[in-house]
Amino acid sequence: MEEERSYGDRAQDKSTHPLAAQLLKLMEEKRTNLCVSADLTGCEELLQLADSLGPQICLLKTHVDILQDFNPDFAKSLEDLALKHNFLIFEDRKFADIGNIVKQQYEGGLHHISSWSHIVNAHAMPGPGVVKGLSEVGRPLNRGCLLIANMSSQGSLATEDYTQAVVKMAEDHSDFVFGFISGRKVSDKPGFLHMTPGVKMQSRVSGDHLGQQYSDPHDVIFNKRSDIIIVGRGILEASDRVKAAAEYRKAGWDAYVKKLVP
Ligand code: BMP
Repeated sequence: MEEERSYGDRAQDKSTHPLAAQLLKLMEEKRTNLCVSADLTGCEELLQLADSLGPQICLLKTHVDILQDFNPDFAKSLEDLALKHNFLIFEDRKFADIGNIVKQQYEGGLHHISSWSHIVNAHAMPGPGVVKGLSEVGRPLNRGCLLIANMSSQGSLATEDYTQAVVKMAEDHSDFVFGFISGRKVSDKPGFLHMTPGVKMQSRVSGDHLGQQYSDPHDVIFNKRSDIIIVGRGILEASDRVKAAAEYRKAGWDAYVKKLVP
């Protein structure tokens, strides 16, 4: 197994996308590889969550299309909190259409995602046009994109060949794509970041009734060599969310430190 490089070291690599470098640097500084998946339906509750968990996270992931009261002021407040606590915003939009449409979905509509979200993601299924379309909007704004290499859900149709084709697409568009949503490390390029959803601490909880499948932070960061744990209900359903986030943060960071030891 090749030697693992630190987040801070990878931030310095010349091939690392500027947004990936910013993220790697803040992860090293804040000592966190925790992304909270803020899957809430009210703006106020989401902003309170961002403010209370902000010091512990490197990324806050949103699904703005489940918010019942989305408004432009919400996006501005979230950006302010990202600056205050030094985290990045990732809208989990999973774009999956032809370039001409994803461009408009990214820039316009109700949500104007490109104006406030540092990071978005896309399915590679439509072919390179999806990345080219998003890139026309995102690159001038210094945004970045992740490609979905595989999914945590049971019965996912992503085969190994599909995943390899996604890696190739990322390499071909590395001026905008800087990593993957993936259950495990799929590329050795130090500039590419791997983020893994489907993470829960209690190993007895193996999934939900709709096909979600869980692994624990140690398995994801140490065994599967991913970089960032994405945690939703493991934190959101806890009676004390701040305490739960601290536990996930520690578990994710400890697994990373253990991985660094040659
Ligand atoms: P939870 O930890 O509550 O199961 O939430 C997982 C989050 O990660 C959800 O927001 C979901 O959209 C996202 N996600 C996932 O679960 N699996 C994937 O393969 C890709 C995702 O974005």
